[in-house]
Amino acid sequence: MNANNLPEQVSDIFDPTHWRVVEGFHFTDMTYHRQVERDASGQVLRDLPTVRIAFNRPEVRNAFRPATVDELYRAMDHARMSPDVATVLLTGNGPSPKDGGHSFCSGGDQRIRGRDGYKYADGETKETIDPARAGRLHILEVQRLIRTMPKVVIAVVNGWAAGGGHSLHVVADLTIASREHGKFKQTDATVGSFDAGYGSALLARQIGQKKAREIFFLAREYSAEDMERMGAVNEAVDHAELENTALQYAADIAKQSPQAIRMLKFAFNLADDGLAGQQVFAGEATRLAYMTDEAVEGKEAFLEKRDPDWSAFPYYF
Ligand code: S0N
Repeated sequence: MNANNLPEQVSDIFDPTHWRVVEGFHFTDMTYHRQVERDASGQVLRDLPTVRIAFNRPEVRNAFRPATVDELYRAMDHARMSPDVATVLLTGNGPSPKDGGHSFCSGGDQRIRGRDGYKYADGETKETIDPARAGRLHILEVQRLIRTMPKVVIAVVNGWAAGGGHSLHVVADLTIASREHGKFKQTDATVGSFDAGYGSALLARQIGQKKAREIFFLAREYSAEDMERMGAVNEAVDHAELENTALQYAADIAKQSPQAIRMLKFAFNLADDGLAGQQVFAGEATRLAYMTDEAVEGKEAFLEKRDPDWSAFPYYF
């Protein structure tokens, strides 16, 4: 927080007047902000329904290590459980203080990948590492959370989306990208890695098998406009306007019925997510059914130890 009650500047296109830091989190690798309305003196008048969750390791093109993924998951899950949050903007801070490079996320931090499958933080050894924290590919848990959370997640691609960072944009509901700095490259195969789940298969559903295979097999670089033409990016916009455009998308989303948005999101996911997708959609349908007189009759009959009386409820409308 600076002298004007505004949060610190975290990126070249971050406008601190739009945001406050979400309290209760002490992150090093991520930042987490809530959109606010302020008065002329900078005092917060009210919260608005959008959060900004950003990778904060621009010196390594916002690569993620296990601690980064833990923080990302916690922020995402907090947003999931916040009843007044409609939209999550997932983006990257920067540019890099070292060379000015812009990045959304460059995927798994390659410096800490051990041959044994663990990911070693500074000073950790095979003897001291906690396998439960470092042995799993838990970015996939974040992918599933993005997929199942009843909110719209927008990837705001301000720079490189590479490797596992590319997959995060694929999994997000919408993608907006910087025309100048948004760059896309699927480097998984270059470093002996492969996202054989959503990162590849969902991409193929989005842009077709041939193009998805080209992106993975050739690991070439694509611009925001290339990706817009392929249908993997909703809009390529001027860099300076990127976050404003994302906030305009979020404002339009907030005008829609929350129930309708989550039913639509889960419906869009259903076919590709198989029984897990059906479970999420059906869970929401069950929640709605609990609000009907018919379901209340079933519950009350059980509690009153009598047979339910369905006579008021038709088999056909
Ligand atoms: C992003 C690229 C194309 C940018 O190139 P540019 O602009 O020329 O910058 P560089 O000079 O290359 O980079 C600047 C500094 O940043 C460091 N750096 C960049 N990316 C990483 C990274 N991923 N890890 C560690 N360091 C990184 C550079 O080393 C450089 O540092 P200095 O200045 O000290 O030299 C280019 O940087 C690039 O190609 N990066 C690597 C992209 C990559 O291959 N990522 C990994 C791909 N694999 C995954 O992401 C795994 C995904 C994943 O996590 C997953 C998915 C499915 C199942 C499991 C998993 C799992 O492993 O958990």
